[in-house]
Amino acid sequence: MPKWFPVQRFLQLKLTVWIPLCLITIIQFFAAYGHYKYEHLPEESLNKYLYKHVNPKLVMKKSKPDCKYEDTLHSTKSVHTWEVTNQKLNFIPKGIANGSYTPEDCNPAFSVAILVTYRNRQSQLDVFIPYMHNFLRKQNIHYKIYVIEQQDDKPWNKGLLYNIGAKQAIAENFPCLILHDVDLLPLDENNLYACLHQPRHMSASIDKFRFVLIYETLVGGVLAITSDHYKQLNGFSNRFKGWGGEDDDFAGRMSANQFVILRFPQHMSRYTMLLHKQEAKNTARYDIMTQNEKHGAKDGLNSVHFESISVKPQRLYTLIAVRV
Ligand code: NGS
Repeated sequence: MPKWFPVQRFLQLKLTVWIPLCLITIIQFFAAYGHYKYEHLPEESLNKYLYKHVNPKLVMKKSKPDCKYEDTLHSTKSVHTWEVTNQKLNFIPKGIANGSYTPEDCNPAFSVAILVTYRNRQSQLDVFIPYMHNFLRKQNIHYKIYVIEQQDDKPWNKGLLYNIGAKQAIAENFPCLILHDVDLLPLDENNLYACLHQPRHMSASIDKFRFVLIYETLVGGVLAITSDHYKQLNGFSNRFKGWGGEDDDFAGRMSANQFVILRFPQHMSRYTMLLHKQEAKNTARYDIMTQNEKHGAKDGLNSVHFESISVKPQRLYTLIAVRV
């Protein structure tokens, strides 16, 4: 043993030091295990799963070449959690109108509606919107950001807000929907914002969860699904009032329809979560899930009710203001 290694002192460490050290090692082991464990598509064949559809209303120019996606899919650029600071300062909203952007030099293969459900988180929205435009404009996709805001003090109804946003995006002919939490920011440039032929859970690896997928059927956070599939599932249940469960219920609808949840590899699926306090949990969420399982997807897109709604196009996003 080299002289500089303090064996004696190491062995004399007290239990109060040993126990936390062992616990940290065990936690690290399980974290790393989960980290590599989730099932994902092979990186080399992602291309064949891509759902290449554009909004039929989008004007394609014969003079322009088709957009290419290899550079995005093979990009090795990522930002670190700590680099995601106030990007608003160096954001120039060039080429964006009503929250929508179309690549200038080529014809895109994807049109994507990004649906962000929202209430009372102005500071997060102020970071999210410029960050996402900066991120998405590099990807050569046609996209539009919708913010669906619940403008009342009634319990939060995320499922209903997604249904309202989906109806609007579908009415505007978007073939692909990306359901997006306002507190999640993608870190990897190779995380192409596109639908696949099956629903795609995009936020598989979040810093808050030490970049581990917390359970296999999780579809909350960021989810890409084709408009046709969303309609087929009758969207989300409108019955979840308060935090939690609506996404697990949606996963149940997917599995009842034999859909498969697909994911990109971990190094293409990392997100940072902006801090916020935990919302009030819906204590009835497990009961509603059990009832919905029994009765099937009866409520959803076909039973959207609200008190009032207005659609207000703004430069950086289209605001859908709802009172439920
Ligand atoms: C589960 C919730 C989901 C939620 C997920 C992650 O426990 O709705 O945690 O939440 N399911 C139920 O409560 C039944 S997160 O910590 O990311 O906000 O999406």
